[in-house]
Amino acid sequence: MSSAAPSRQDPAIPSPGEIHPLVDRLAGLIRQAWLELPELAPLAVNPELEAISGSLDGEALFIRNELRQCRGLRKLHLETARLGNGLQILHCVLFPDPRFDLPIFGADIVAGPAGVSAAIVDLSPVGPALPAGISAALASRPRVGFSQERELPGWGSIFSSFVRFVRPTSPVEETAFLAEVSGLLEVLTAAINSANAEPPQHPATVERWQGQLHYCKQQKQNDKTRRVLEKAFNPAWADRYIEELLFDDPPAP
Ligand code: BLA
Repeated sequence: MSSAAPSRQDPAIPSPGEIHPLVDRLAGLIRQAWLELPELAPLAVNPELEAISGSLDGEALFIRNELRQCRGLRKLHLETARLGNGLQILHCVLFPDPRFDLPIFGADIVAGPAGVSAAIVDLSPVGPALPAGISAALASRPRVGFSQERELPGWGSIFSSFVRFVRPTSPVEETAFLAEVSGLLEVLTAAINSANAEPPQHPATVERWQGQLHYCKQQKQNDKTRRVLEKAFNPAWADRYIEELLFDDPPAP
């Protein structure tokens, strides 16, 4: 007897409890890249927010947060989550130590039962422009085409001109997106290895700190993130999670 319902054998449709292959592969790639970073060290995370599990309409919910720091970066954050309606999220932001002239790395994947709807990656400036060396390195990479490029929302003015915001439509495009992320992480890692700290009171340091404040303020305007967290948990919890963990204001240098 045949059935129209998806089966566990269909490789394109993850069954409940499984992680979408793109989310899984990207998380692995990011964790691997972290191991190459100088002076990688733990960063404390509120135990209440580190691993969260629950259920919504009988469906398993979970959030896993991994935090580190290293020379040049004050906060490395990787979140992997399943948040109801089969929604799977990978969220990663690498916030620089503002004493270093480095951009913010950000990546986000949103996958639902119908596939990945959003995949975004960028090295975002914390001042008027990206550091010249970063721009040159990014400009020298070939620009890969995706069949469905997405339009950025208004708050997305924080992203660089090199941002990729796409809906990958095939395993080939998913692999191409992973290659983009990998390329950006390589550019960032090289920049970290050659960067030197400026004094905390240096005007350039203060400007970069303000740039991070602005980045967080803009990201907090993404109502889609807030809505999903409010639905899975509740509005007060969502607010605290966003303000304390996802986009907490960077401490003054
Ligand atoms: C979009 N983010 C979304 C969407 C959802 C989330 C449900 C809508 C999906 C779609 O438009 O197809 C949800 N993202 C989350 C949740 C978390 C998350 C719940 O990270 C965390 C718990 N968002 C980021 C970062 C970037 C980002 C770091 O957190 C980029 C570096 C981008 N997400 C981003 C953008 C959109 C999005 C640009 C599209 C928003 C829009 O089209 O309005």
